[in-house]
Order: sequence, then C-alpha cells, then structure tokens
Amino acid sequence: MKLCVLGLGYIGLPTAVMFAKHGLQVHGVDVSEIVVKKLQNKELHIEEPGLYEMFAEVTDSGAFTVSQEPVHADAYIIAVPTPINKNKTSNLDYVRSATEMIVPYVQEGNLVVLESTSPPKTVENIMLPVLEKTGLKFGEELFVSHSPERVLPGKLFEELVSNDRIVGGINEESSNRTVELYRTFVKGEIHVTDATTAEMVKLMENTYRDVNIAFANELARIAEEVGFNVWEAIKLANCHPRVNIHMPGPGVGGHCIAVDPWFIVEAAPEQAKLTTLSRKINDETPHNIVNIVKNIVGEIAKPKVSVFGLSFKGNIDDMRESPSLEIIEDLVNIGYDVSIYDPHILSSYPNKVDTLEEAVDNSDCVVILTDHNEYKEIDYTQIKEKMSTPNIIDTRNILNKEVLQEAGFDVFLVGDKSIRNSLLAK
Ligand code: SAJ
Repeated sequence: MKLCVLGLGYIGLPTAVMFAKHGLQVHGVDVSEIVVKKLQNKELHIEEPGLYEMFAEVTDSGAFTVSQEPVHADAYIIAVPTPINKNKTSNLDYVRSATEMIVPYVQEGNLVVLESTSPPKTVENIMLPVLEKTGLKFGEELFVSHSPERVLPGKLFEELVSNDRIVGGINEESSNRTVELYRTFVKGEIHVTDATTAEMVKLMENTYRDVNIAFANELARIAEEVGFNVWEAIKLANCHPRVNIHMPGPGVGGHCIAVDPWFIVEAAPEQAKLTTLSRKINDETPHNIVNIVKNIVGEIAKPKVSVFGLSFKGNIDDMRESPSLEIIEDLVNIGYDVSIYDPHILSSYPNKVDTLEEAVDNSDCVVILTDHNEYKEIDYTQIKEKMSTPNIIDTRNILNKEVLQEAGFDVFLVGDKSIRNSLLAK
C-alpha cells in the first residue's frame, strides 16, 4: 500500500515515519524547500524523542521518501497547520491548498484523511468542494474522513500507538477504510463517528483542558490574594475520586490548547461563553506573571531578569504560542535587562544566551517559566554566588522552596502566599 502524507511537521512527519516503519511505502510532502532539503539530507527540523532513529531507518530502507510534490498513492493524509488569524478566526488556507495539491493525483478508490485539528464542517465545506474537481463520486469512488491527531508532543510515539483514535468518515465506507489504515499501528480503540462530530470531539478535548487550566490559574490568583498554597490545595482536592483540577502556570501555550477553543467560539460565539472567558483568563496569565516580577524587582535600578524557559512546556523544543514570548516581550518593554536560558531551544532568539552562567551573571531574579528537567537539576547554591540579588520566581512548582531558602534565596511560588507577602512588603 502506498501512502502520501502532506505536511511534515510535528504530527505529519512522525505519522509518516510510523506508517513507513509498519510496512507502507510512504511519500512525505512539504511546501517548505528548507524542510524537504533537510529531510532529504537525513536531518530533522523538529525534536521528538525516538523520531530520529525511526526516520533514519525508514529513509535508509527506502520506505520513506520526501519531496515538495505529491505522488499517486492509495491514501492521502493531510496534516498541515490550521492557525488562527489575529482576529481569532480560523485560517484554513493550508487545508485548502493541500487538498488542491492532491487533486491531480487522486484516483478512483483512494482515501483522503484530514488529521489537522479543524473547525466543525471543514471536511464538508472546505475539502469536499475542492475534491469535487476530481470528478469522483464521494463515498463510492473517493473516500474522505477526518481522524484528528490527539498525541502529546514529547510522548508522541507512545501515544500514536496506545491512544484511542476517532474516525469520522463522510460515509460508512470512508470510515471503514480509515479504520483499516490506522489499524496498521494503532493498538488503542478506534471509534467511528461522522466527520463533523470527529472535528468537534478534538476541539472539545482541548477546550476541556483550557477551561480547566483557566480555573487553576484563577485559583492561583485567589491563593495569592487569600494567602494559601494552591498547589497543595489542588493536590488535596484531586484526592477526591471525581475531581481532576489541572495545574496553574505562566499561561497556556502550544499550537493546540491556546488555539482550538477559538474554533468553537467562531462556530457559535453566542453560546460559547465559558470557552471565551477561559481563553481570556489564560491569555491574561502571562501579564499576571509580569506583574509579579515587577513587584519583586521594581525597586532595583535597571534590574536584570533571567528567564528560564522559552518552550511552551517542559522537555520539548516547541515555542509556538509559548507564554514565555509574551512575558519576555513585556519585561523588555518595561526596560529590564532580560537574559534567556533554554537548553532545548537551539535556534537563536533575541536575548537568549548559550550558558546558564551567562544567564544568571549579575541577575536580580530568576523566573522559571518552563518545567524542563534541566532546571530541576541545577545547583542553585552556585547560581546564587553569581547573582546580584537572589530572587527566584517559580511559576511551575518545580523547586524545593525550603532548600533554596536555606541557601539564601528569596523564593516566590506562583499561586502561593509568598506572592502575597511580596506584594505586602512593597
Ligand atoms: N498547562 C498548564 N497546566 C496544566 C496542563 C497544561 O498550564 O495542568 C499548559 C502547558 O504548560 C502548555 C499548555 O498548557 O503551555 C498545553 O500543554 P498540554 O501538555 O496540555 O497540551 P499540548 O498542547 O502539548 O497537547 C494537547 C493534547 N491534548 C490533550 O491533552 C487533550 C494532545 O493530546 C493533543 O494532541 C494536542 O493538544 C493537539 O495537537 O491538539
């Protein structure tokens, strides 16, 4: 069986490689010449545990090829970005153009699967009108479905296999063929529904998380006001068998959770009240963190702030929608001397330095924004020697407060009375 995967990003590339590893002949397509050249030279443009080994293996064996143009295949998977515009409406240009791209190649009996997270009715209103140009009869000569990717960056290969999958075909035969395709490696259950429901299921999962994280962030602000430790309180509340409150932090990043709720808002703005408010709360959170920094270093003349973490969550290299970007921009705009340290981000970024030493040299405050393992393993006593003022703000609850305090740090934990005390002290 021959498969053609369009979009070789965080989802498309690992998925393509997985199919190639499991016996399919796979051709990957990306519009970016840089990405294609890199892959053809057996180099990766993204970081994901286990990806390189598998990618190298299927490339060497010839099971996986890459170019900027599609080929004839039995099935096509579209895994292109579905970003949002500045006004929070969906941008489906990539879905549209990827579908256009395969029109000259699609033949009778082919299957086309959309994996990109998309607003409800994308298959119906965006893809089908384009695929009509093939002249093939939908559901009889050409099979189309949505099967959203639902894997967690960083744990992608494990989740590709073990997670349940949702398949929503435009008719039963489209669903059946899609189930058969993914059975190649999926060990989780494959649930069949219609295309619009499948689109909504994916959006609902991420919106559930966004609303829950907004609640956690709201509780963090309440904890700072009232004076208790929200992390301990959430841990205790979650001992209840029916409670699962998520964790507060510096805000919500990534291409999924910070974006997908807007697709629901766009589809039904009047009805999506809680969804809209949760987005607002999570979007405000980076500014809350900036205010905390301001309260702690505000009295120091031209303070230096060391930001730990550019990626949107721990142990990955993905900066998309990362709350760190907004926090850094605000800190720079205030006029602080900002120095960023992130061992997972290899590309250059303004104010990013290469070593921990440079980042903390003469610093007045370390702000931990991402829970990379590296930050848990740092010897903070040594860092303190280099700093001008030993302040440390932990937005992820990854530090041992007592140990740091003993070492002479002023430790401020987001969602804790230490933040309140810092405000009262001013
Ligand atoms: N975050 C919190 N508190 C939490 C959990 C997360 O502040 O308790 C923050 C993270 O730090 C990060 C953001 O939320 O900035 C999102 O991280 P995440 O780990 O929750 O999710 P993603 O964006 O990496 O992946 C999600 C996953 N969806 C669900 O768990 C329902 C993944 O399965 C999806 O495939 C992915 O979105 C996607 O592509 O849609």
